[in-house]
This record gives sequence, structure tokens and C-alpha cells, in this order.
Amino acid sequence: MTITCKGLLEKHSQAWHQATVHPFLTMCQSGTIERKQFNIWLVQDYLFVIEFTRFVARVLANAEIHHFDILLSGLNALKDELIWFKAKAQERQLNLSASPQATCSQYCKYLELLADMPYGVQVTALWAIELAYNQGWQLPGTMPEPYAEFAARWGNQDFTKYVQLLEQLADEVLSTADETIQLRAESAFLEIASFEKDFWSMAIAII
Ligand code: HMH
Repeated sequence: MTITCKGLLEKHSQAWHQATVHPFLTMCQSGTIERKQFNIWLVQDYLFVIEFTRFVARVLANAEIHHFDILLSGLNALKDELIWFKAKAQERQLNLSASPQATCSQYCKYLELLADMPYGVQVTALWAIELAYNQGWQLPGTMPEPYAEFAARWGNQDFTKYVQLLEQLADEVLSTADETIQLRAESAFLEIASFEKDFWSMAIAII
């Protein structure tokens, strides 16, 4: 039996729930998050997205040619996202040369480990990482400013469409992948779910 992205979400629904439904996000939605907590997330996520961009470039380097368009559109969106992060940090007078916290740095190291894994594992991981933010920012419902802008970045319809296309790429590769690769893709999915939960927790751990 071959695994699919939907199958992973069903089989590990609890782990996925913890990755995408978190007090950090409900506090944004209710407007009760402390500015300092939000700022920690913002700076750490910028540092994460730098390494994530490198990861997507590595996935592209392994990709089948007919996957190029979608992956290149993802890289192009990341170009804008990095500029946007800098603008948001400047508005809030945040220092983007901060050091990564332990959770951020472990997650970034994991992205490096993924670089040596087969393409099927990488593309499943890429889908999971993007889906975590797509669902995480969408599920709480309408957010007040200044958080609405953040929720829209990952919750908007174009981003949702992009994540659906990534799911198709992953399912296509998984459908013919051998069992070892399927099992490694499943482990990657679980690792990512756990890192995503920890990343939200990291931001609200202080105060
Ligand atoms: C921690 N996961 C984390 N940050 C992000 N920006 C995304 C996923 C989606 O790009």
C-alpha cells in the first residue's frame, strides 16, 4: 500500500493538530499575544526562512523537470517573503542579526539533514512545512491587525493553491516510491509536525 499526503494527515491527525492549532495562534486571533512574544516569533521565523529557502533550492536541484515550475514559483514567493520579513522587522525595530534559539537551530539543522534524503522524502517534507503554516494561520479565523497581514500571507488562496500543488507532486513521487522511501517520508512528516509545535511554543515560552 502506498502512502499519500492525505493518508499521513489522517494517520497522524493528533501530531498534526498539535503542529497547527497552538496557543500562539489563538492568542494572535484574540489579540492577547504580547508584542515581545510575537517579535520573538518574527525574528526566529526570518532566520528559519533563510535556511528554508536554501532547502527549497536543494529540492529543486533534485527535482524532476516537470516539477520545476511549481518549485520555482515557491522560490520566487520566498524572495518576496524575505524582503517582507525585513520590512516587518524594521517597522518593529527588531534586530534580525539575532542568534537562532535552540528550537529554530535544530529545525534548520534538520533541513540540512533532509538535503541528503531522496527526492520523495524532500518533496513530502516541503509540502508538510508549507501546509503547517497554511493551516496554522487559517484555522483560527479572521485575525485582528496587526496579525491579519501575517495570517493572510500564509492563509491566502494562492498560497493554499501552491500547497495543493505540492501535495500533488509529493503524491506522484510517493505512488511509485519503494517502501523504505515511504517510511522515511512518514518519519519526516512526524519530525516536521513536532518541530512546528515546538516553534510556536518557543515564541511564547518567555514572559
Ligand atoms: C517554522 N514553518 C515555519 N516557518 C515558516 N515560515 C513556514 C513553516 C512556512 O514557510
